[in-house]
Amino acid sequence: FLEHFNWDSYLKETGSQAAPPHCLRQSRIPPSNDFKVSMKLEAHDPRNVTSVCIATVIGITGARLRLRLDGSDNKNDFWRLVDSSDIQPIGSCEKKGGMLQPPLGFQMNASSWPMFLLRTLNGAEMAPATCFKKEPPKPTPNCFKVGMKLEAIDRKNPYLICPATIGDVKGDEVFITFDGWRGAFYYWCKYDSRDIFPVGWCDLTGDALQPPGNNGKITINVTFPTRRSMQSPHKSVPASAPARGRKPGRGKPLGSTGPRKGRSP
Ligand code: MLY
Repeated sequence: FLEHFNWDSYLKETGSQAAPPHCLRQSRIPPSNDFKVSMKLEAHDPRNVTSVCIATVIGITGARLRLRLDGSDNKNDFWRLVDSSDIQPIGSCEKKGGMLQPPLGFQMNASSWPMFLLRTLNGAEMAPATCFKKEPPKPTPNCFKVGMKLEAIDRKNPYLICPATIGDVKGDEVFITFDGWRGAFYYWCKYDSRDIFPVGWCDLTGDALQPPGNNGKITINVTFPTRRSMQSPHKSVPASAPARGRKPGRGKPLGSTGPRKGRSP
């Protein structure tokens, strides 16, 4: 069975502290998500950040939007907060004298872009300016400490927000580690990254917080039968005799036993 993940008891069980909210570049009160699926907006192309493209809201999750660039495929969706500086109302680019660009991997011939753009915007439902919230200011300076808990985006599965721990701090950067998961998911980011959130963020926004992973966390306290104890009673060694190479009567937590590296569910 899986119990609902609860930060209060988790912090107590692990004897750890939540990162103070002022360390993070997030609003104390998460912004309301007023977008609707199928609305269009302008977004920086995550794969080519100098170009501004047309994006469509494909989904809503907490204070975030699932976005897809128009003219791109459905394999490169990305997620942005409603107060991200990467998104803006349609018309913003032109107002600043810029030109909307086809996304990286535009599926049609480049010469058809102007017509594609015209058709895409014609009759489109454009997200109103009021949907876009002001990005919170950068906190100064980096006040994270090793061991602080937070919620962080899994960059390999960016729709997921997971319980995380600061594993290291170096200058402007912090090392994000995921509780109960192997190092392949960990990453360095700037302390003011928009991908990290204070403890309780998902509860407030209604986004789904993943439970911690299982690696090293299963703590069923049982003693495994040894080969000797499984033999017939008259051959078995006295209970007082220690099993070779192990302390007697001590069950190791399952999760910390055996070569489990490099696996995940
Ligand atoms: N089992 C999948 C998803 C892992 C997600 C890990 N996150 C929550 C840190 C995989 O191994 O890719």
